[in-house]
Amino acid sequence: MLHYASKIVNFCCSIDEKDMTSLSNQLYYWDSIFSEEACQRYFDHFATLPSLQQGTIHMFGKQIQTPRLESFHCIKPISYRYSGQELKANPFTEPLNEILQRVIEVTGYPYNSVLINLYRNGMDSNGWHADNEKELGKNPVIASVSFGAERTFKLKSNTGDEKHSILLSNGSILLMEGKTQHEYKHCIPKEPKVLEPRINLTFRTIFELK
Ligand SMILES: O=C(O)CCC(=O)C(=O)O
Repeated sequence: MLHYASKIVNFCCSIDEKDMTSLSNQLYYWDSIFSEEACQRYFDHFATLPSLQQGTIHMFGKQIQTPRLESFHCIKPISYRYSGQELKANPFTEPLNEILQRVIEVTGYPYNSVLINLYRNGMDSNGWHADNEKELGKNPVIASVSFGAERTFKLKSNTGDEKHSILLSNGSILLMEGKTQHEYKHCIPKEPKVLEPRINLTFRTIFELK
């Protein structure tokens, strides 16, 4: 019950529009889940991970370098495929295990993998997409942890009727569940005024397809 109570109390405190309509049972935001000291320690660990690399994705018939660095980690030695690229699994580091436990406590869901994104500054970004690959199951649950510079997270409904914008702060968790990945797309737009880096960890459960 604690899981639901904490979700309601902290529900979407920085979403800038009152009308959350169909998002209201599918999107949750918690501020300051990690202390300033922990955020700095985790930021330093992830920003220097040797496995971070700039991937190449397939878009609009072209090979494009991702405008950020990425590293994929899974408790099983499996790969994650999206936008035509295949990311091989790295093992979980000790800080990843600590954060995973906290994310499970806060969100009430289990996860077996995490995609780490390093946005070197506001010119790095993540284009409009949904995390709806078959390996993520029917209604993917995605828990997104932020360390470092505050960045804007945008969501728009596939029907074009709704647009939302959330500021993701240092030490926060954003949870997307239900049909969010079927009904909405999300992105991290470029913000040239942001000069500092940001680390994002998106925890997911990857199912092995038969
Ligand atoms: O950086 C973020 O907050 C979003 C990351 C994301 O959308 C993804 O990894 O699929």
